Amino acid sequence: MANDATIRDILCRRVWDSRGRPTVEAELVLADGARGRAIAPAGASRGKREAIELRDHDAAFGGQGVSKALAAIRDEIRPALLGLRADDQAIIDARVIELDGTPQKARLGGNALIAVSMAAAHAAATSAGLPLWRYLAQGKPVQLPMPMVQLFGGGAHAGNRIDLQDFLVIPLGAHSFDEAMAMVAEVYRAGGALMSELGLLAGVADEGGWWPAFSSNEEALDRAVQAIERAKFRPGVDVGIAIDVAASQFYDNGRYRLATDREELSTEALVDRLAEWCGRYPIVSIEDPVAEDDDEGMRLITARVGDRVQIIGDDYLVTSAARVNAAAATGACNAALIKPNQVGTLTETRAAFDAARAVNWKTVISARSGESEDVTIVHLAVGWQADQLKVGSFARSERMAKWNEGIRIEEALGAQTQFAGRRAVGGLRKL
Ligand code: 2PG
Ligand code: MG
Repeated sequence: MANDATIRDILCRRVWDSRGRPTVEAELVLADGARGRAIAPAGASRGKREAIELRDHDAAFGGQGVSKALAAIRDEIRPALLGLRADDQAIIDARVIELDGTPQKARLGGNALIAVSMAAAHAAATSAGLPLWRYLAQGKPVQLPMPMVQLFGGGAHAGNRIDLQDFLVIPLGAHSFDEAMAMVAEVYRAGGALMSELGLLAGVADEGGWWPAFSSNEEALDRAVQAIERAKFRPGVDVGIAIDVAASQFYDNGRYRLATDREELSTEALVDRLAEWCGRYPIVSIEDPVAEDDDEGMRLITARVGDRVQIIGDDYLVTSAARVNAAAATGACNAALIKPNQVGTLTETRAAFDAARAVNWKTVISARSGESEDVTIVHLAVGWQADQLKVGSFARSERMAKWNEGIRIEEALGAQTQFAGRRAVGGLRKL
């Protein structure tokens, strides 16, 4: 039967993520034979308000097993969704949210939910005979996002070798996604060469960024500038620096403990430090500058540098439309990180994305530190016309699979291609 998107079966299986941990893959089979599958990613530095992953917490795999999450799909989600249409994403997602019945998807698991939700979109697109990005666009224009790419890993992704979690680059001068990738490749290579010459290279971190043996957090900024220059780009003009401070990770009892720098800072002192760095380095974007509960700190930094620097909420917003609206009302950020598994369904992901758009914030679709070959987020970024895409570094195939998917989509669009370009980065004064 042609084009019958009725869900006939839902399969699921244990697969393995980029850290070698178990994760959930879901696969939908439709009446017309179309199939769609998706794999749940997993974070390491998670927000406390995120959708909760259902893990086995037994002796196997350090407690990370997913047999309970798979059982939730087989025994509860599958029977509840059979007979629905895969292209009724809102109905599918509402049904599983209701079935779960907890505020953070703890009963059925955010990992089970997001795998099924994304698999439904893939199956519906296949049934419609469209690539997922085009299916998601629903006839509206699409856009290739500006990439934000990790150069050095830190924090929870690099054994806390330095405190800040991500030092990233944004190829501001690129005119296409393909050119953006080529620029990033040069900077990534230059960064690695520089570090190995200096004896500062200790491998690669969880997301493929160089694992730095730096003596301070600030050294990472110096080395990033040097890497950009070595690649023959102008820092801040051709290539900007972004940081994900992931500050909740080193926040304790009202103080920020920068272990690498042997310093302990108050909110005000951390905001001063970040603002000072913004003056001295070509920083164009800061994510989670303070801890997830430090509302005052978020407002302070946004008021201080938000006119020229993009301030992104990640753990602070947890891809929640309600939190985006609350943060917009108080001026706590000017951009939203959007991670589907942080909230658990595509419908809620879209709601958070739309909320950010509605208040004129920039949107950054993001992967997790635990990833797979799944490229769904690239399609979301293109189909929803996101401003930026963050999938980790420029090494390891769970990262490259996503960048390479962007290249294919850009090619498929041909003459109609729109690339987000430097205007897609928030807070930038006209350069
Ligand atoms: C982040 C993400 C991805 P994790 O903080 O932005 O880099 O990390 O997936 O570990 O939460
Ligand atoms: Mg983050």
